[in-house]
Amino acid sequence: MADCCSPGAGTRAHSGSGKSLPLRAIADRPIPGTSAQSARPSKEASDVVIPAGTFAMGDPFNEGYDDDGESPVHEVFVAQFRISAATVTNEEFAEFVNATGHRTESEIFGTSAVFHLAVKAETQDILNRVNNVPWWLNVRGADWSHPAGPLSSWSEIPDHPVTHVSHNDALAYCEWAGRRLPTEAEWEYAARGGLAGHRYPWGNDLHNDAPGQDAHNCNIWQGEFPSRNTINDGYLTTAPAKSFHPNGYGLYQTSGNVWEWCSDWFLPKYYKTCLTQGTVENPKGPSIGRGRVMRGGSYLCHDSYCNRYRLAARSSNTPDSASGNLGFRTVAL
Ligand SMILES: [Ca+2]
Ligand SMILES: [Ca+2]
Repeated sequence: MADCCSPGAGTRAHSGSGKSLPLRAIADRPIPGTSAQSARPSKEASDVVIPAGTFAMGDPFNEGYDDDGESPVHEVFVAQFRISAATVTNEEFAEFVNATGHRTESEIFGTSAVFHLAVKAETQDILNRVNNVPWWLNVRGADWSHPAGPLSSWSEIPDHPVTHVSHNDALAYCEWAGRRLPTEAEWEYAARGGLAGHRYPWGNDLHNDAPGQDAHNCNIWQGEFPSRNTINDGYLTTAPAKSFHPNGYGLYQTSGNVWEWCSDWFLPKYYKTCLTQGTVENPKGPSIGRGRVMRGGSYLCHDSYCNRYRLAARSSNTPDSASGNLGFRTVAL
């Protein structure tokens, strides 16, 4: 599916004719790089501990998109877990690729979606604009190691979030690292940082008005989307994974910067139909859905267009999809 900030299902899998490759063919393929050739050094030092607790999950302000299913608010208990303070960086992903030889799905398909103002590619490598979301360009040779296209390199931004990684790629990384993706409930609980019922990880107001404080709390869009970004927050596309103030639990960028894959399947009616009886314990999502959950919004979010940088906001994409504004963080087993 295409929403405001993501280029839609299988975008990178589009052929030149604009038709998607059959998703089953993709889903049935073994995930490369999962045969544990080399164990990853422990990254526990960058984890934060999230204490067990109960929280109100969902949108208490009724300001989400109906189709996303952010309501009703429901009580969820989450057992203690450890989650990475920041999303996986390009440098960390390079370590995984070097150890395993993993080829991402963007590399296998040969293209990925890059935001139009960020492209670094020869004209002949810019294949087409994505249907309904024309600010996304399918760029030949765009992948995690060439995040803006063939004329860019991950090594220019090693501490930025890895992008152009599909859900399948994220799972391959997790298997190698001895980690897993967060559930959607774990993600929201950790992202809230211990603040109950707030809109953002830092409170309810988007900007800091206090004199002497940086006005910006996160990396989203300022200006007129999608043509003019004033870059008041400092970033047109990704910011380093550890930038802006962390939340109360020590997590960085749970609002904005890059969308983050969760382990759950996405069904908009899940809260309404499945989580209605008392406190739900450690929900893991529906057994099937139209895509995998993505959370937190990205550098493309803007009030005028997409307010999904709120803590309760939900979106999804098919497991083979990838783009320049989608990454992931991991949880200890
Ligand atoms: Ca920005
Ligand atoms: Ca994020």
